[in-house]
Amino acid sequence: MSIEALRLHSLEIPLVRPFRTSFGTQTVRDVVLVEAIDSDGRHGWGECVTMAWPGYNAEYTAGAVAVIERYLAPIVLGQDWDPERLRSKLDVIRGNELAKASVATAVLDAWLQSREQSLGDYLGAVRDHVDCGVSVGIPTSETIAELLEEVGGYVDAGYRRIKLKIEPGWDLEPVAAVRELWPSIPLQVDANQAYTREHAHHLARLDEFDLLLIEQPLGEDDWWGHRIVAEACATPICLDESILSLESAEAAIEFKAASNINIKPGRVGGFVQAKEIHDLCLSREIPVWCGGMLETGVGRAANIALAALPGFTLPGDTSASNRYYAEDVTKPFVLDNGTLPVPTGPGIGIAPIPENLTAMRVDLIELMATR
Ligand code: SMG
Ligand code: MG
Repeated sequence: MSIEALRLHSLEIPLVRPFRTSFGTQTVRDVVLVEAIDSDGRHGWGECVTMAWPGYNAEYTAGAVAVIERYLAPIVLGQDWDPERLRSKLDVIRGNELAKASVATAVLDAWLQSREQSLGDYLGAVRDHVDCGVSVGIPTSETIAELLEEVGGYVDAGYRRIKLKIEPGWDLEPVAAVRELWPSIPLQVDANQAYTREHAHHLARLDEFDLLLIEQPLGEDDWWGHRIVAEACATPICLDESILSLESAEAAIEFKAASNINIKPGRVGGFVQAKEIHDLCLSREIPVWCGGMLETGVGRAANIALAALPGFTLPGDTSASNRYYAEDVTKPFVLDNGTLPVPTGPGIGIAPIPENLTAMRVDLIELMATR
């Protein structure tokens, strides 16, 4: 089965509420879904998890589309691939992991369908449901009351852990308020790089709230700073943005810059790489969890398969579709006692609903193999 066409579907999907982090506020998800069509007529899907602007990852959506069109599609089209060979081939392009992951996943989905194997089975899933956490933005009103109202909704929905976004000026007080109302809920925070090394002792004041972890307090390349923060805090430090490869995961562990890791398949170039990082962490007894990028059902389905691997011992940002979307492009993932089911169908086990895809689509680019 060779890949005959790649279609890039650009969608705009409104969020149910604004999502504010230390680096910006989103109200709409601009997302590109990659569809790979093989010579037997199978359709594989992958989600490009870039944001519309390069304020979080260096990659951004329009740039990723250009990279796919100019560099990745010419590599992929007209050829037959297995996941490992495709991964090494795409590695000739530097960086651009989010773009590469989207194409690699679409091809992987079609390849798995041809073998009638699910992604979970291929990766080595050991669970049929995964525990779900939810990421809670900084309220646009910047009031504790709004935060508690939002967290209360998620606790009532059954989420198994809460993650609060923090930044300087929005940290001790909101965390204290949530901890006071829910003394035993698993709770963690994510700073998205908003602090500096000088904040190490300030961050240590979070120790009293019995958090699971503090995620990415400092800049993504500040390994030494993360080590300083890790030594100052009793709460485990987790890295997200810093982990771009197997090698950076190993550096984080050996350097004691982090004691657990958020794995996002997009950030590391795809599921083959994500599994390698998982395997390394499992062998070093470093707990991992699956991050989120406000995925539609396409990216969510694949993330849930990954989160079913044995080393994913902490609940991930694998929330239900309605956390972000009133209507998803796929059949929605609905929370079941704080968990989501691992898809069992061939490949990623899900595909966009054609009418939803058309209704949400703002652009379509079709790239064909040339003979
Ligand atoms: O999918 O629930 C989700 C998003 C979870 O907080 C989340 N992701 O740094 O972990 C993170 C952020 C990155 C995306 S914010 C634009
Ligand atoms: Mg994060």
